[in-house]
Amino acid sequence: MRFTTTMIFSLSLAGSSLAAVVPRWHYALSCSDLWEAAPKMLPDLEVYIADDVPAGYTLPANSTWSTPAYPAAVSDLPAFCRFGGYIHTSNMSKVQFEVWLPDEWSGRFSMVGNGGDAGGVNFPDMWAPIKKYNMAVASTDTGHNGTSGDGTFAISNSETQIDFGYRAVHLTTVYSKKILAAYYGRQQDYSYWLGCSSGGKQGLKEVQAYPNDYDGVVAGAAAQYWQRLNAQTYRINAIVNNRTSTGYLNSTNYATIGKLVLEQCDGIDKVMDGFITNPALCKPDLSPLLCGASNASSASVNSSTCLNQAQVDTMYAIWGNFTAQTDAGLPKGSFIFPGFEPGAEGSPAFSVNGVPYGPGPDYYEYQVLNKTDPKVTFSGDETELERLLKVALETDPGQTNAADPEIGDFLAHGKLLTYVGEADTLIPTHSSHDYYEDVRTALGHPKNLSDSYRFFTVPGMGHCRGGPGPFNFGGPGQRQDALGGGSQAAVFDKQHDMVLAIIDWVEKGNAPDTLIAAKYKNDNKTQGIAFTRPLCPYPQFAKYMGGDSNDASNFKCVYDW
Ligand SMILES: *[C@@H]1O[C@H](CO)[C@@H](O)[C@H](O)[C@H]1NC(C)=O
Ligand SMILES: *[C@@H]1O[C@H](CO)[C@@H](O)[C@H](O)[C@H]1NC(C)=O
Ligand SMILES: *[C@@H]1O[C@H](CO)[C@@H](O)[C@H](O)[C@H]1NC(C)=O
Ligand SMILES: *[C@@H]1O[C@H](CO)[C@@H](O)[C@H](O)[C@H]1NC(C)=O
Ligand SMILES: *[C@@H]1O[C@H](CO)[C@@H](O)[C@H](O)[C@H]1NC(C)=O
Ligand SMILES: *[C@@H]1O[C@H](CO)[C@@H](O)[C@H](O)[C@H]1NC(C)=O
Ligand SMILES: *[C@@H]1O[C@H](CO)[C@@H](O)[C@H](O)[C@H]1NC(C)=O
Ligand SMILES: *[C@@H]1O[C@H](CO)[C@@H](O)[C@H](O)[C@H]1NC(C)=O
Ligand SMILES: *[C@@H]1O[C@H](CO)[C@@H](O)[C@H](O)[C@H]1NC(C)=O
Ligand SMILES: *[C@@H]1O[C@H](CO)[C@@H](O)[C@H](O)[C@H]1NC(C)=O
Ligand SMILES: *[C@@H]1O[C@H](CO)[C@@H](O)[C@H](O)[C@H]1NC(C)=O
Ligand SMILES: [Ca+2]
Repeated sequence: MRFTTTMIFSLSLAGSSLAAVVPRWHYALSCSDLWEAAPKMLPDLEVYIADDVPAGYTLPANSTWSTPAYPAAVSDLPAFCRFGGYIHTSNMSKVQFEVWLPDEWSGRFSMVGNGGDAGGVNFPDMWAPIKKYNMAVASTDTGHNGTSGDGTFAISNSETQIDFGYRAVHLTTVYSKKILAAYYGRQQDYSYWLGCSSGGKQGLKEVQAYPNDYDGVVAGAAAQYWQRLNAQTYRINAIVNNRTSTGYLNSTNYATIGKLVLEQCDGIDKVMDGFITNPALCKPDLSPLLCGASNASSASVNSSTCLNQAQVDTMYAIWGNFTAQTDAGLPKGSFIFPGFEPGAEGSPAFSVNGVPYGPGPDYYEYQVLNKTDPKVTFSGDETELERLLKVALETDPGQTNAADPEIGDFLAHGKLLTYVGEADTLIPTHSSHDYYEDVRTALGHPKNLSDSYRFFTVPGMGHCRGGPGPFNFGGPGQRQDALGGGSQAAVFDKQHDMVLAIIDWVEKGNAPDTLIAAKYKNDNKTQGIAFTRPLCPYPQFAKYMGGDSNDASNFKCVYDW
């Protein structure tokens, strides 16, 4: 297997060509050499695998080094050297990581992110970088083994908190690059970060704290304002999960509200397609839903679907900004965090589906209050929540917050591409807008910001993927066709594929003006395209110009909405 003949190839990608490929037998070390070589160069490293993997290999589900966070099988892999190990970050913490070094190497290094509180090497997300872009790719467990909704890793362990906050990602980056250089006999030409959600936060933390780790960073729906986001998650959960409250909304009620919102706002963008291009322009009026309202104008409202005033108020609270109601923490009236955008009520996610999402309460329980009982449920009232938010902002346990807008050091050499779904129901969409504005303000509104930072909005996309909008554009988290082809671009070129777009930006200086995203029939790539849409860099949005609204070419990115 070591001497396959198909290793020399070249691939040209719409204007950018991948670096020359060197056959495996020309590399400086063999994969198994890394068992001994790696710990000699890198401190506190314990290797658990350094083995050649043949082309076509399937990493089985629930395999030896996987975790409940990322149990899925990964099929259709190219030939690569699989390196895995632990970095002992203290006497009470360790970080698991892997770096996969492909035989057919483009000269690029990449790292993929995690989701929520997930502790686990993200094997499924390592597939696309190594298979589709011939990148070496790394991932870390962030310092613990646990699922995305489980914050108990932090109990009585300030070191695992630091690993999760930033250390696991940074050390994995540093270690992986050293291992890569020893194996190939040279350093990578370029380094890329690819992540969404917590993965977006991790990428932005690198930009802020270690601006030289990456040349290109793709960061989606970033969970970056960690303290504020977790306070908002907890607050919304408390509002929506009280089944005995007269304001409680069940899934049927959300669906009724969702229908009315679309009746009022779907057409603002001139296309009745089930989603709202720019939700900032949608100001829903729920009064027609009130039981007894004589003006009920919606076909979906009748005596069995109508709502009481408390239920209507609940929905407005979900949409509303979180502002301080007391002086217990930030001064009363201060802005704390945005609410959710209208247009996603029909498919409510974790924060509004009756089940509290763990990272919010667990963060306050185990990292701010230092509770040690893993079964205890956080139950602060408004005053206590606001008090704890202030403590959290002041102490930033684990330094998990990734909100620093002073990113000039990174932008001086690197490219930052952020994106968000305008119908995100897990992390309020507007927080991604807020970071863009925070950076603009902190850097003094530089005219050249778009030379190195662009923020794309994705209409009708939920959290990182899914929803009624066009959410397939080759971003982080792509999956195989066999799994429905989740997030894969319709065409493998820089106009449609976000990873190829940032490669072209970093390596050739061609900034992406627009990306063409697809919605597949039944969300299944093999069934073909339902429609395409341009994604526009904020503050532009895609305006319909007439013609076939399923074709992206009939839309234009414009400022004047
Ligand atoms: C992997 O293990 C989980 C339990 O941790 C189980 O639910 C799942 O079915 C397993 N997956 C496969 C493909 O065996
Ligand atoms: C993670 O924990 C699960 C038990 O919850 C265990 O089955 C699995 O082997 C662990 N994975 C690693 C890499 O330690
Ligand atoms: C870890 O080392 C610190 C000193 O650096 C010590 O105070 C602590 O007791 C040690 N913890 C364990 C679990 O060995
Ligand atoms: C739930 O709502 C009921 C009725 O409004 C109220 O009495 C109760 O305090 C609420 N429970 C919580 C945990 O907020
Ligand atoms: C939701 O509540 C409405 C009353 O507001 C009721 O008619 C409906 O059956 C409930 N649906 C579910 C799924 O519980
Ligand atoms: C519908 O009637 C309510 C009073 O029942 C009123 O407050 C509301 O403004 C009316 N809505 C519309 C859209 O006219
Ligand atoms: C009320 O509207 C819902 C949704 O359109 C419909 O399923 C239901 O049959 C209607 N009920 C009545 C009593 O008209
Ligand atoms: C909510 O906060 C955003 C900033 O994230 C601000 O632009 C907007 O005006 C606020 N909305 C309301 C209704 O106060
Ligand atoms: C929690 O522990 C940290 C140190 O790990 C300490 O700084 C902080 O004051 C503690 N918080 C509380 C509420 O005890
Ligand atoms: C943008 O302009 C500022 C001020 O002139 C400069 O310091 C910075 O390096 C420029 N950034 C880029 C990416 O060219
Ligand atoms: C996608 O569609 C193809 C063709 O209809 C089908 O064979 C496959 O099972 C579908 N995949 C999923 C994940 O539904
Ligand atoms: Ca629309």
